[in-house]
Amino acid sequence: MFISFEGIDFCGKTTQIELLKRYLENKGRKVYIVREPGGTVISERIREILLNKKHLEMCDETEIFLFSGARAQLVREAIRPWLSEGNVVIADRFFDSTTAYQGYGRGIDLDSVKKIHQIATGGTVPDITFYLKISMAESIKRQELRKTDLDRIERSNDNFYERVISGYEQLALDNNERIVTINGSRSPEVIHEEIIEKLNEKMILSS
Ligand code: Z5A
Repeated sequence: MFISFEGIDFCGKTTQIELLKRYLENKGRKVYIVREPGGTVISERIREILLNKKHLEMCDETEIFLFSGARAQLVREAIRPWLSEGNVVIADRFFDSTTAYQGYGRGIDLDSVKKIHQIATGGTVPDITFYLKISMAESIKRQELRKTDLDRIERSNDNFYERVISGYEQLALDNNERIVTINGSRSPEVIHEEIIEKLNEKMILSS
C-alpha cells in the first residue's frame, strides 16, 4: 500500500500523516513515512541544496532535476523494498509536487515533466493520493503562526503559489481515480476521519 499526501505549504500533510500512521499501526500494519525531498542519505543532501535560502540563483531546470534525482534514489533505496515486503509507505509529497511546483508553478513544459517522472520513479505510482486543499490565505495564516524562517522555495511570490494551486486542481481533475481532494481547512480530527472513510471506500485498507 503506497499512499501519498499533497498540497501547498502548511496544508497539514505532516499532521495527517502522523494520525494515519498511528491508526494503521493500531490495526497491526507496519508503516514507513518518507518525506520529499529526502528520506535517504543522498536525498537528504539534495534537500539541503534545494531548500537552502542562499541558493537564490538556482535555475528552474536544476531545480526539477534535483527534486527528481532525490526521488529516484528514494524510490529504489527505500520505497520499493518496503512495499515489496508488504509494508505501508506514506509519502509526504511525491511526483505530483513536481508537476504542481515545477510544471505549473515554474512553467516547465508538462510533457517534459512527465518524461522526467517516468525516469525518476520507473513507474512506481501511489495507490491513492490525498490532496489537502487550502487557500493561499489559509497557508499564509498558518505560516505566520508558526513563525519559522522561510526556505528558498517558500520565498517564491504569491503568483507562483496561485499557479501551484491551479496545478493541483488540474491534477486532481485529470487523475480522479487516484487523487482524492480533501478540504484541508477543517479540524485535523475531521480531516483524519474523512481520510479513513476514503481509504475504506476504495478498499485500500483491505489490500
Ligand atoms: N517541492 C517542490 O517544489 N517540488 C517537489 O517535487 C517537491 C517539493 C517534492 C518542501 O518543503 C518544499 O519543496 C515545498 C514544496 C517543494 N515547498 N515549499 N514552499 P518542506 O518539506 O519543508 O515542507 P512542506 O512539504 O511544504 O510541508 P510543511 O510546510 O511542513 O507543512 P505540512 O506538512 O503540509 O503541514 P503541517 O506541518 O502538518 O502543518 C503546518 C502548520 O499548520 C502547523 O503549525 C500545524 O499545526 C498547522 N495545522 C495542521 N493542520 C491544521 C488544520 N487542520 N487546521 C489548522 N492548522 C493546522
